[in-house]
Amino acid sequence: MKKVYTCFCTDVIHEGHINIINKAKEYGDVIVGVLNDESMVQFDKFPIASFEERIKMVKDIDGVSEVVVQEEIMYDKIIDKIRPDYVVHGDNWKNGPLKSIRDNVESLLKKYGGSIIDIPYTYNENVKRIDTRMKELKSMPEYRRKRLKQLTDLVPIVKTIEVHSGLTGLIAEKTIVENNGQLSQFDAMWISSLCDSTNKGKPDIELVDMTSRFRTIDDVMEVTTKPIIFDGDTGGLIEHFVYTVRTLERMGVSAVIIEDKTGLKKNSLFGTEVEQTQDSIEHFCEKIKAGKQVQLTEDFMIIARIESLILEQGMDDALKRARAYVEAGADGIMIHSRKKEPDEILEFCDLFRKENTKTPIVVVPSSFNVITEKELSEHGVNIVIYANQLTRSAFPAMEQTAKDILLHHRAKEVDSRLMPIKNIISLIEEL
Ligand code: SPV
Ligand code: MG
Repeated sequence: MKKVYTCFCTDVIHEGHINIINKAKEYGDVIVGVLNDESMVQFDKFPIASFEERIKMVKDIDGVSEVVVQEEIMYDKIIDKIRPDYVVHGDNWKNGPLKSIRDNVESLLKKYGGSIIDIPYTYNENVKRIDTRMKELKSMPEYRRKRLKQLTDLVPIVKTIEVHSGLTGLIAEKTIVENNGQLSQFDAMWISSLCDSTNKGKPDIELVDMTSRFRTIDDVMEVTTKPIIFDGDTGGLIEHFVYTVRTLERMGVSAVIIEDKTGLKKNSLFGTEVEQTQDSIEHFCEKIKAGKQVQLTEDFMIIARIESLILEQGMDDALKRARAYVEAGADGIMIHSRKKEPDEILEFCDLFRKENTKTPIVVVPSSFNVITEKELSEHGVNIVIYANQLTRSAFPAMEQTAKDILLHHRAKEVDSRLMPIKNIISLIEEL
């Protein structure tokens, strides 16, 4: 019998999958690979069903001879192991980012004379409904909330991008690129106080109230499934912070980051150019403890942000605070800097990791933007936040368009750099 291989990366089996198996059967023995969690995540398919459940699901399909684990998106290892005569896949991999996978399989099979069979992708009303339901499930609080913790175990570094609206949420949700045979996408979203405020034309001084900040979260949540990290500023009064934690947790937010400042908070990127007061270790620990005490699930994270380097209080102070905040119950430490070079951040990470191997470290490389994700991960960083780049890229583009329309007294001159009308009206999918 010839060997036919296909790989499934799905939480649910529908008629499209059955169709693939039935077609595959016509060519020989059907071996199905189940993609592991680490690869599912890279594949824009965060799993809801556990790996064991997915294996069982596939084993139960009539016509499947063998089930194996596929450990990487690219097929090099699995093809080397199985040497199938045919690889069967829905023809949706002929275009878009999935094409890089098809190219990979094609070149591997060519080496020994195997071939690809593209099966017309089943996309009828029934399949569409199942896809939509699965997506909606992932946006529910109980799934979304725990996703950040799950991700920190699954990926080398959680790539997080700033969002402040439904539209920017969609960019975070859907942007996927292929680079050197690897697919890459953002893992999580950051609701920045700076960008949330800026987009309302307000300064970043805790002026935009929580009700309004929650409204932004809601706009983002309506159209996305990825986990959310909320910039909670100082967290405010302890008596207020406990309510914020409850609300965020109920909404399905995964983490709040609070910074150890007090009084009128100014944006950290001002550093010591403006007056800013760091909170006492004791008081900030009280705030962390109070937040941890009211939270109802194991999923939600309270991450303590240390401003010692921003306020030039030295490395020892930063480390002392990190120890105290972890002791108080913080689920993660964010360390911030506004230096151009990442040296002090890396020094902190190395020293902290020597004494604490577990607590997740978060960094925001806005100033020290030369550092790569790989380097950060090598120094023990678990979450990287690109905290303001979407807002900073949109503003100059919009301002230039406004200027050019004023200059030319018409819009023709700007049109070539705008998104075509046809694209903008179809950008948002209707239910
Ligand atoms: C934000 O994005 O609002 C932040 C990060 O708090 S920073 O602006 O660098 O302080
Ligand atoms: Mg902020």
